[in-house]
Amino acid sequence: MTRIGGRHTRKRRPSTGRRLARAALAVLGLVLCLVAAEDLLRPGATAAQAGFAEPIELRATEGILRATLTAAEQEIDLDGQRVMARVYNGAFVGPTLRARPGDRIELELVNRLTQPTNLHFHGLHVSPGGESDNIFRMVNPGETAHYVLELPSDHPTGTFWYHPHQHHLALEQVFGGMSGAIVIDGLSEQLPPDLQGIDERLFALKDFQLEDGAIPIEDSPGSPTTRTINGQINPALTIVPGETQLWRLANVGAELFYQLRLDGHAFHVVAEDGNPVWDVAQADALVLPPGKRFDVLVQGGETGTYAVKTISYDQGNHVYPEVQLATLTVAGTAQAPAALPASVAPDRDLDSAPIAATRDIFFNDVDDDPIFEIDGQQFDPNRVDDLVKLGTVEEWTIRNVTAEQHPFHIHVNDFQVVSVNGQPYNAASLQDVVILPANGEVVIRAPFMDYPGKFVYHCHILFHEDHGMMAVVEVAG
Ligand SMILES: [Cu+2]
Repeated sequence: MTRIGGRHTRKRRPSTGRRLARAALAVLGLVLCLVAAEDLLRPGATAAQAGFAEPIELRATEGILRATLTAAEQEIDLDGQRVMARVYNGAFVGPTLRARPGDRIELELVNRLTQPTNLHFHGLHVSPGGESDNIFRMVNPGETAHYVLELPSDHPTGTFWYHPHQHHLALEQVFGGMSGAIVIDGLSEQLPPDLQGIDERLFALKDFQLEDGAIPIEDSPGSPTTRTINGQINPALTIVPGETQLWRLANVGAELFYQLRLDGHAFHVVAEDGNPVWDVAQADALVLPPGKRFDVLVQGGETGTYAVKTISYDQGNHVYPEVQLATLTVAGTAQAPAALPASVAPDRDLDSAPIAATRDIFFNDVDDDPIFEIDGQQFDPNRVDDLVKLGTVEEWTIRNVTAEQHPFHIHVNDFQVVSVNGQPYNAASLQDVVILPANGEVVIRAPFMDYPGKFVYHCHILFHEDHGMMAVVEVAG
């Protein structure tokens, strides 16, 4: 095990006995989850169209989730085709990890790729150091790395995701298929009693392109691509008129933006980026740049068939076309619709927080070269770009001096958007991804109350991240 960056702590290798015990547990876990998966696959609505299916779920028991993620380049089944992909555990969308606030997640990452990899736990509020959400670690080919995440007991509930964060290889690996969802359970318990225990659906959004039967190293965002939900093309799902379902929408792809709509229905946003909201908003369409998540309530409308689709979206460099992603059939005996909540969590906004420091940051590119920068510099893991005092709230003005949108993402600590292009923004929760408008600016407030250490912020278009649009924050006491 080696690490890049300023820390050179050696990873302790577990004893052979412990490794064998872990392997046995992993095999047992896999068998159990394969059995459980039979129950989790939802049958199809029509013979012609595949029924909506979700990735295998791995759930914590007695406060601990132990799982193995094996990264490999291998042939997989992708909506009925055999394709070469780079994936976790042989699936185009990796297993969904489910745990509760206060739980511990212990993962073995087995690297069977021919290149280094590592893991990032996008949106989780956990330590960025050691064996936790430490993207400065590098797991070499043939190595197995142990990851331990201690979720705080007050961790927000909602939808998160995991993916590699190996610099220069993030695009290749995520685009190859290496990503999956994390659900921190408890959100539905924060809903009114009538809505507790409602059916949930995970929509892990990811696209693929093929060259000679293989997913290429790099995508081409302007080229035709196949968008999937949970690796399925236009699956069918059902809802009863008046029934309320919790849909977990997550863009776990490498580069593309989605603008989601459900014809004839509205989305009622109950969590954004895994943060339950203090104001539930109704939206006809939701924009999900790479990395973005919304947990929404959907109520079945009139009997009929409706398209779940991404509608055309102009990112500044690419105009993404409209594509149907799934088909919702509303059928069955109508239910009286439950009253929807106005709020899901207490207001924790940072409007009146004392601001310890302000920063001005700009995202820039360099003419036609594939060079992307922050503050005129490409990423350097050995440089600290922003030194932050532990226990403080800072206000950052982030300017985008390019002609295309960049989704800003920061690890470990979520932020509140204060304004966009000078217009006050009425935040309903904290968030961990925000679109920087082309030639525009966003002001955020970020609390750095715990977890000293180093982590990064970056553009979540992975080509831009891999080509330098990333910077290092160090939080110190
Ligand atoms: Cu970017």
